[in-house]
Amino acid sequence: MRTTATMKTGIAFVLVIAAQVGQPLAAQDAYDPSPDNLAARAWFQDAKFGLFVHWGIYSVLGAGEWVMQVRGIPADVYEGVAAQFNPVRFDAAAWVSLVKDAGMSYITITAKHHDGFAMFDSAVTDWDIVDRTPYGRDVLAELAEECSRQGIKLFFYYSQLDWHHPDYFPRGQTGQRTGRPDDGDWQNYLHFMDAQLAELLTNYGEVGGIWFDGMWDRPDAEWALEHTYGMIHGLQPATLVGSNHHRDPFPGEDFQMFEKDLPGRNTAGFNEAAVSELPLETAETINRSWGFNLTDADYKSADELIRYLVRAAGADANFLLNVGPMPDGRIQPEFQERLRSVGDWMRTYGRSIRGTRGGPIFGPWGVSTTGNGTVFVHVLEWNGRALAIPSPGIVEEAQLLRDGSAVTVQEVEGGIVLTLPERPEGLVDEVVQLTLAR
Ligand code: H79
Repeated sequence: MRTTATMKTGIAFVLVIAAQVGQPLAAQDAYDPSPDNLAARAWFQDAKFGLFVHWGIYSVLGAGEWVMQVRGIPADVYEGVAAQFNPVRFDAAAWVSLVKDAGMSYITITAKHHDGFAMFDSAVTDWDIVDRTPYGRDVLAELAEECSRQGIKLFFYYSQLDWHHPDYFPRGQTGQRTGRPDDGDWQNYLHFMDAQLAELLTNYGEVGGIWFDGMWDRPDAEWALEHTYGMIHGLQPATLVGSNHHRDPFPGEDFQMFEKDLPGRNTAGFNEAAVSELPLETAETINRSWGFNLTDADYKSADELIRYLVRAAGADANFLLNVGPMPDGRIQPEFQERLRSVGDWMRTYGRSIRGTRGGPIFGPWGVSTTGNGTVFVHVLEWNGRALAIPSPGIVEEAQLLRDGSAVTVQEVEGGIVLTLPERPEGLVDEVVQLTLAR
């Protein structure tokens, strides 16, 4: 357990904010992001590609991170799983190197998922990796150190929903079968959550962002978001706050995420929020599971993942691609293979993704991205030689990104026609780089 002076300052800060605000508000009132925060948002949009990591004691059971809920495992029985979590092959350097090989710029890891288990050394509970597992090491601290060494930003996923804490009461749509008493002190739960967040914002260096999830479990509860968001920005103004609550963003949030959908789409069923002006992110799995799942071999191909990354960039969104590491601490080979293949692609095509913004043109053939006076036309679905597209401006030069060869551009009524070479077998994305007149 570590209780540092700074951490106590962090908690004191919450109280100050609470006193200033006086009465509950929906979120951080009159939020005015700091210049550092705005710079961090731009960095985030430039980065475009990150690794999502769902890792917790649930990996031992090999049935995903919802296993406690799905199998109705009581909290006291589930506690036994912690004693079996011993990831002796965890190697932070190997994870971060994999992230770099994949062409990614940040990691978002579960600091605490819905099971309430802290994957870091928390002073406000012993329901954490250091106090309850034979491994006894703070994996987030090791990861934070390695990320800073290798120049990768680290974000923390934090579940507001908690299936273990007795004060998460009244309960919401989930967590009914965990055998907790039917009473609890909600305010106490909020204090606990803020204290853990203060720890994360104090003991792990620069925190890229906090990725909240689970508010949807009790959408109308008094979450006092203004306290929590204000505290986070008070401790680290540049930390990007986002919440997967499936609603329009609240004040105090710095980015908007979409789970298993591109912004504006709703195949998942819960993505009804409007696409906001904030930086966007879309999160997706490689197979069908977030946490390690022994029986899920439904892997997307590297080509499918590349197309998802391209479509996300075209929609002006980052792509947060998930892995669920195994209980021994390794990332399974099927995931590693695919991440490295995407990374190989990024070495040639990364310029058309990183540092770009989405648009301005798209069509049934694909999407486009823009950066530095250049429009990248991503031809995903088109086998013809002639491709008619709306004109993005005055084109000075057009070439294929893969080999620099010239592409003929013809102006026509209402647009331009690109003459493409024959599409090579298996090409995932023909990227045409259009240099525009200033
Ligand atoms: O962490 C991963 C998942 O464990 C978590 N979010 C990702 C990033 C997740 N939780 N739930 N879901 C994903 C699916 C969403 C289910 C919901 Fe509902 C549909 C939430 C609200 C409507 C199911 C039905 C849960 C509550 C009611």
